[in-house]
Amino acid sequence: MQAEAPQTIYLKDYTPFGWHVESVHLTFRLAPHSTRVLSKIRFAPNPDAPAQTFFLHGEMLKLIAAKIDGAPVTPDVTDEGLTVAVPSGAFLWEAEVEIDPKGNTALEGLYMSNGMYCTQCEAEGFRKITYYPDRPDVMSTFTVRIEGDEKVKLSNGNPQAEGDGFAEWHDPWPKPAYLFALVAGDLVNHPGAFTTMSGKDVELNIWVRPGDEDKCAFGMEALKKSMKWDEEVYGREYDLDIFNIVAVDDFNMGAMENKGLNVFNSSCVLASPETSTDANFERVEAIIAHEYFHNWTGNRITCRDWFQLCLKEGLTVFRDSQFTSDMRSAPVKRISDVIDLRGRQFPEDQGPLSHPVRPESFQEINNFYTATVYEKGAEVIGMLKRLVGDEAYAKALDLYFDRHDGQACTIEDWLKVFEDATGRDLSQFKRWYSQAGTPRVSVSESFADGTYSLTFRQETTPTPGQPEKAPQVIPLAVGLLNPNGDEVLPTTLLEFNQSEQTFNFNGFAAKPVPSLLRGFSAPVVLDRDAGREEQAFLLAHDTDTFTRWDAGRQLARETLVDMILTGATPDMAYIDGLEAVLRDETLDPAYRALMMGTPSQSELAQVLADRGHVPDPDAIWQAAETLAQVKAERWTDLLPRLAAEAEVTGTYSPDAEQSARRALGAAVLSLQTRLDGGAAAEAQFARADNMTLQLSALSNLIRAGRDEAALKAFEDQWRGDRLVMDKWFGLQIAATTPEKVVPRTEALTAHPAFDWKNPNRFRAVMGAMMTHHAGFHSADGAGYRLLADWLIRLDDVNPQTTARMCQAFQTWRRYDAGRQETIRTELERIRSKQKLSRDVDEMVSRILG
Ligand code: 0A1
Ligand code: ZN
Repeated sequence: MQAEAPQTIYLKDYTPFGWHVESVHLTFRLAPHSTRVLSKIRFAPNPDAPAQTFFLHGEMLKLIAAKIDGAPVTPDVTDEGLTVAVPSGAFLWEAEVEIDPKGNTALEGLYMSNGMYCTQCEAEGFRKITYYPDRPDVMSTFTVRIEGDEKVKLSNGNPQAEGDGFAEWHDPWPKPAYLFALVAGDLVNHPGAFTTMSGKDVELNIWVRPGDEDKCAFGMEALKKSMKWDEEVYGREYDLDIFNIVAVDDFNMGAMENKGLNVFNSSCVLASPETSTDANFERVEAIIAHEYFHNWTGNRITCRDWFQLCLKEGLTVFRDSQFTSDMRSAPVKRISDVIDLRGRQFPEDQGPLSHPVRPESFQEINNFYTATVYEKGAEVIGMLKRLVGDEAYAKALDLYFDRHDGQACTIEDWLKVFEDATGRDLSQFKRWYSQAGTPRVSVSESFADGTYSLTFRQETTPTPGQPEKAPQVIPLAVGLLNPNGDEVLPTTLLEFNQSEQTFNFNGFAAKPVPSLLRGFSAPVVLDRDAGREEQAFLLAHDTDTFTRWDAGRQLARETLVDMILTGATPDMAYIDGLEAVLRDETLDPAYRALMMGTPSQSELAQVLADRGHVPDPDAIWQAAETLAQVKAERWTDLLPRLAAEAEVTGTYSPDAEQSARRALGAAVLSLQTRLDGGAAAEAQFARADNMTLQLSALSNLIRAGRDEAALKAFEDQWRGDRLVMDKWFGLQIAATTPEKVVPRTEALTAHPAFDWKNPNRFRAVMGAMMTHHAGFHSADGAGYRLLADWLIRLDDVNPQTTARMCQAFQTWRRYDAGRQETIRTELERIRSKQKLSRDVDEMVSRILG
């Protein structure tokens, strides 16, 4: 229960701050429980702003003293900030405050992690460091002095001076406070260097706790590749003498793009073959790129207000996906992104938490770092690029950087750049930013006199606060195939922008087969009930790697739905069609591994709900099991062939080629385990010399119920490595059978190493439970209760992470009355907690609707 009704903030209420900040000087006197922060801030009236009271944000601060132009003042202080009378012209504000980094468990502002000081200021953490206009449109240069005994003391910008017990930094680039960072501790560095395209030398460092030095080399290479790529592809050069990355164990998110001083969750930067999987390596490379790319898309050009978050995040995710596609396999990256979008963003967009890519109101901005803002935001940019073409996209981006460098911008600014560069009217396209929900596109076809016609209809169901939806501009990439499998229309872009629209294609002797939504050209649900024959045909013949994969996926989905609803046996047309693809050795092993996957159980639950059925998690689990078993039994001669192809010789490398083989190997092992009860997995576990093989072996041993010795051995081997132990905690839950999920989770929370205040460990355990569909949704409600118990406990310590994990309940209305009732009770129980955070209150209230 919130003490006071939380305040809602609206996009339409934006007003500029009444003053410019000309410069900021900060001095930090570090002490774990009583750090002093001295600020000297020069303010000058902003002639473009309406008259207003001078207000500075400030939370959890003890104000020691304040002065204006050297004279002591006594401001009016509340829990949220202060007001004070100020001169009509420019003035110098000085304040001294005391803060408690060690007592800061929320990990926002200045806090401590393993004895090291670090900060997290996005979105509104700077106000927990000192009094300030903590809003992204207030930009200033910062000079920072850090006083303390720590060996390493870092802040943004370039080093300016260093001496006994102090270090000074100056950042010449004006920035909003959310990009401020400070790190101090006894850290060691992995050094590197980069020469920019104009010949400037940049010092690079990855700073870690002693003992982690050997896990930095991969991250350093990724950083250099990112710097080079941004020069080559976007013409963007780095702009300081030094670029520092720091690894922190306690961090709410993945990483943070603070100017010149990126702070990373250690799980997103540290990597070594023994301790990291191929997927971890790829993620490290992508996140390093993402944070680095923010230097231009986010830092040099920032957001006017937090409603514009997608301006930096959508664009930066889009850029990091382009980077990964260039570094690795583009088709595999695209398919993985779509799996992720359908798995995380679609449920969000189709449930009670649905919001536009640019939200129009919020209570707690931390709740809007979502898959919609990030991943759908990136899809919107991909659509824009497709619509205007690659050349015009490049031209528009050059214009964006030219026109808006040093500014805090809006989505209107962004779209105007495209309009000016291309002459296009993007007013309808803008609905992608304002309209929430996933459009559903249905298709019908006709063929007469050599003309083939496709008629599309679009519909978006109402979302919270948006009962009516208008048609959107949907770029549909389509191709057509002859009945013999030849492509007769290469990929063509249709601009589908009305509720219903027909497109004609002439000159065909026979009715062609359509390949629709190639490359997943728009984030929509395509409803096409074309029958399995057509899907099997596309699985065999489509030239587009995405739609070919998706045809297999749809066949898998349809057979699973049949099995769930009618108890049917698996469709052999699917299994045999898939087998033909798997036998094609010209196809990338990673692509074939993706082909072997099936829709997640949660996705199947959504499909059933969409078709008017109440999903039964146990039946879904059972169908998935049966399908895998049938594949395994059918493919007894195929599996050893694939296993041989998946063999990697030579030294481990996390590159695309080797990881592809291991991905195929893992898919094969999971079927093989169904035939041999875990013998092959046990052998692999015994000989594994890298984490990818060790973990896939362990996962199968867990699944086969043959895990006692392996889990013990793994724990003995890795008890000293916190990131590997996160895997150990999570996998025992994620890979087990439904009935063991809750008891195991409960047992693991009693494990001495279950440090629940560490977000990585908490997520490893609770995140694994909530994503095990059949386990979490066990009919007795034990999963719901256990999660709610822990969320109630964590809220006092870390509201941000607690609020994010409430998402586990967002799909509650899909399920039967009994489950709905239990979930509602648990959500109400959370909501009635004493001193509930604003973060969790907002999430639970939205989920309950
Ligand atoms: N801007 C970072 C992500 C980030 C967002 C919020 C945080 O705390 C509330 C921390 C990090 C990124 O996109 O990588
Ligand atoms: Zn980002």
